[in-house]
Order: sequence, then C-alpha cells, then structure tokens
Amino acid sequence: MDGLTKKAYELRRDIIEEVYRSGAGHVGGDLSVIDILTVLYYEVMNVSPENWRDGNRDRFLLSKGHCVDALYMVLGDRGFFDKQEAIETFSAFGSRFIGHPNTAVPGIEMNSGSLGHGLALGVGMALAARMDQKSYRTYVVLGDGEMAEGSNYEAMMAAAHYRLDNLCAVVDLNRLQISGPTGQVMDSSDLGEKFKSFGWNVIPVADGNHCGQLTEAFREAAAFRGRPSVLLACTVKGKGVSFMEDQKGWHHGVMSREQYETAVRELEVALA
Ligand SMILES: Cc1ncc(C[n+]2csc(CCOP(=O)(O)OP(=O)(O)O)c2C)c(N)n1
Ligand SMILES: [Mg+2]
Repeated sequence: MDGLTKKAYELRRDIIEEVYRSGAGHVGGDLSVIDILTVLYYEVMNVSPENWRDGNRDRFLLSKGHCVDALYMVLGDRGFFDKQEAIETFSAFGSRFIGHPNTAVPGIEMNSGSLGHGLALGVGMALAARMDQKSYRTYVVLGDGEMAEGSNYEAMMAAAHYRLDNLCAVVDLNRLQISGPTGQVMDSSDLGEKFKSFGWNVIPVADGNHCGQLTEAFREAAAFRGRPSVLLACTVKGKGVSFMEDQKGWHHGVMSREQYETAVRELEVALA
C-alpha cells in the first residue's frame, strides 16, 4: 500500500468508529468519497490549519454534505481540530460536529446538506479569485444522485461561460443514491456528455477509489486552461467493508456490534 492509500484506509477505520459510536452518519457515501478527500487534502490542495484564514488558500466545498462524517476525519487528521473530539461527539446533542457541514467548524467553507448548492457557490468563489487576482483553486465534490438537482446545470453553464479553469468539480459516481440505483431514481449515466455539452473539460477516473488515478486526474485538471474541469470518479459505495459495498441500505445504515467488529477486522486486515 502506498502512503495515500494507507492514509485513506486509516481514515476509513476512523469513520467506522465515528459512525458506530454515534449511530448516525452516512457511511456508504463516506467510504466511497474518502479516497477523493484524502488525495485532495494530502496531495493536491494548498490548505492547512496554518493558512486557513489566508485569502489565497484553496477552497473546498462538500456539496454532498451528508458525508461530512468523512470530511471531519480528514480535517481532524490534518490538524484543523481534535479528531478524537469529532469521533466521540459526532451528531451528539450540543456537539459542534453536527450531521452536515457548518462553518462553525474550522476548515469548513460552506454550510451544506441541502443538495444542489455547492457547485453554484464554487462558481462564485472561482470567479471571485479571478476578480481579486488570487491564485487559489476551488474544488467541489458532488454525489451522482445529487446531479438530479437542476441548480447544478445552471452552475455548469455559468462556469463554462466565465471560462473558470480555476474550478474543479468531482462527481462521486457510486451509482447509488438514498433510495436505490441512480439509473432507476434519476438516470445520470451520460454525465460525461452532459458536462461536455455545457463546455466542461471531462476527466473520467476509471477507479475513483484509487489514489494514484485520482492524483493524476487532479494534475491534469490543474494544467487544463480555458474551461472548468470535472472528474467523473467511478467509486464503490461502502468501499472497503465487504457487506456494505454497493448496497443501498448502507446509505445511512447503523451497524450492530457484530457488524462493527467485522468492519474493523476487515479494515485492519487491509492495513496489515
Ligand atoms: C435538496 C435535497 N433533497 C433531498 C435530500 C435527501 N438526501 C440526502 S442524501 C441523498 C442521496 C444523495 O445521493 P448521492 O448524491 O448519490 O450521494 P452518495 O451516494 O454519495 O451518498 C438524498 C436524496 C437532501 N439532502 N437535499
Ligand atoms: Mg451516489
């Protein structure tokens, strides 16, 4: 296992701890998006607890805000706050680590959770960078089910209109949303064609749980000029825990003690 992959698996272990203790969270989407978050925070983005108030920090928006439990683990691990506090209090009454992103938490740029808003905010941030002559890049992570929201298409149109090559979207293409396969609920199988027709540079990532492929794709996006880029990252919902993989029931399923122990065991075997 290379360093980034190992980090992503350690963070999977943290996510399992956090969601088991709280009996809350969205474990399936956390496990599909964690490699994307790991590569962004450990390899790609220029953002850290040290420069977090600096106007030139890279911006990150988790538009699929229900997976904040994964984001908390990455931010905590990067030192934005005490990760253990997030593990122990996630979703508890009075905790600052509530079930959706909230700007009261260091490292979080935007409240989200109501799907379909992140890309439009990302367009605004990317446009502001150009107007203020700042060099930061803006990254927005969306779910494939979330792509049913019409507001995304208005944001896609504006991003291309303003030629925002400092904007990079990522779709966590795990083929499932809350109530079943995206192909059945609202088909998004031709997302590449949709983004292309709106004027975006489309970068398919065959294995969106592969840190090396993701790193390469983010490099390609950063080098591309004149149009916004989108990574279409083919992931597996629940990736890394066999009984959760590709199962719609684990969108926000709650683990029994036995399931928790099995999940931990599997992740520890992967890490060994
Ligand atoms: C506007 C809005 N409608 C409905 C929901 C309820 N909801 C929460 S998660 C979800 C499914 C999202 O699926 P997807 O974007 O594919 O996320 P992932 O598979 O990565 O968990 C839905 C419909 C919401 N949060 N916001
Ligand atoms: Mg999905």
